[in-house]
Amino acid sequence: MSAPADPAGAYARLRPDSARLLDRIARLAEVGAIDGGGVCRLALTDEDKAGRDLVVGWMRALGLGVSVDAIGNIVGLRPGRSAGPAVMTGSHIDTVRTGGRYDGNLGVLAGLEVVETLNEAGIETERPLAVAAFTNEEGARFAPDMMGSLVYVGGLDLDAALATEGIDGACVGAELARIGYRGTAPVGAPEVHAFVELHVEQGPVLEREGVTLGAVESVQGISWTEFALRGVSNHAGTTPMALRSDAGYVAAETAAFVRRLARELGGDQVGTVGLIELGPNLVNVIANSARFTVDLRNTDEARLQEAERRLHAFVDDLAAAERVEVTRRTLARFEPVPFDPQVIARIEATAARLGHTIRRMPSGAGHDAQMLARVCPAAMIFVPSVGGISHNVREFTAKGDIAAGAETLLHVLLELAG
Ligand code: HGY
Ligand code: MN
Ligand code: MN
Repeated sequence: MSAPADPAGAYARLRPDSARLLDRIARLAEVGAIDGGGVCRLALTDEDKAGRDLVVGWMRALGLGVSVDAIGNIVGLRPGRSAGPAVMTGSHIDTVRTGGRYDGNLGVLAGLEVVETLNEAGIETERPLAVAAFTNEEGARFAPDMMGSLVYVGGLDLDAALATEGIDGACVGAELARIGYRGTAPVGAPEVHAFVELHVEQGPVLEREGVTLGAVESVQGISWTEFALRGVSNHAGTTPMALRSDAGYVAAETAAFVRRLARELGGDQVGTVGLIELGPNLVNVIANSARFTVDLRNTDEARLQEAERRLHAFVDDLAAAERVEVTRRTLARFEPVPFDPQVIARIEATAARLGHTIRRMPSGAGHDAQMLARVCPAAMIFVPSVGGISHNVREFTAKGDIAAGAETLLHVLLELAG
């Protein structure tokens, strides 16, 4: 992918309007706003619809051709001099229940800012430029995460995705129709020449090292399992300990085991039990049911498989000893994904040329870019998260860092689009 001719360096001085970008971030954050400056826009809820409507309105106002596909992915397309595969950027605007205003939103809105900057400069690119807002990246309501982009690249059957039931019993297909985003555009259109996503780091590395940008080299492996336990409810006072089949005890012991497992495996291994529901959930009744999730991640696939093997062995042994039945379901399973060396190098070189410090790093979180990497060269640009905080209303990124990230994104896309 060759760099474009740049007469008199006109492009070199091109900068996004970061105030305008921050204003869009603030306005989108008003949709589903929760106390503390955060956002709750779980996928396919009314809040997600309102956010989608706002972004589609901005896309149309920027002259983008807007398409919505059968899983609700929104793509704004800016024609280039030639037809053919588009250079794409974007991310997601759905959030977790206690979300921050930057996770995903920054990537979509920075893409719109790139378009507006090019429009104002009257620059026409050789290749088409696309900005995507993928459906249900978080996976918090409907598993797996990155659902929309996974369907987009053919990694998940559309009908299976549409049939997915959420943690609240809702169905993806019905919810898409209800909010008016069960689109008709063919899934996987437009074809993508290259994909670059701007995203907050959601971790402490860049801030700790005082580096402005991250050139993301890979995404670590993700393993989500839901366990459902069936024990025997009984009286908390009269039932001897040796006679109990306590589902709550097995769930709680497993949560503690996951922490020990991560510590014993060390390295990049992380483990989280983020959801536990007990039944009947009463102070004086031994729980006869438990539903909980285990999120295991590692940059190394073999070690992630080792972690999974030890987790399942632990649950099986403990449940057998407690005479508790176990059923389990894989909610998400993605191997580690390496990004494209050429795109990574281009991100690094562009940041350096623009005078921003940058370092290579893996991503601890999953992202839509890891799915686009299945069909085209892809990589990501990180900006620092203050305190390494994310999936928390206190998520924050300084405006200077947002400006640096958006400027780097602009020039990388401009180079890729020719
Ligand atoms: O879970 C993740 O890594 C992402 O936030 N969906
Ligand atoms: Mn995200
Ligand atoms: Mn997230």
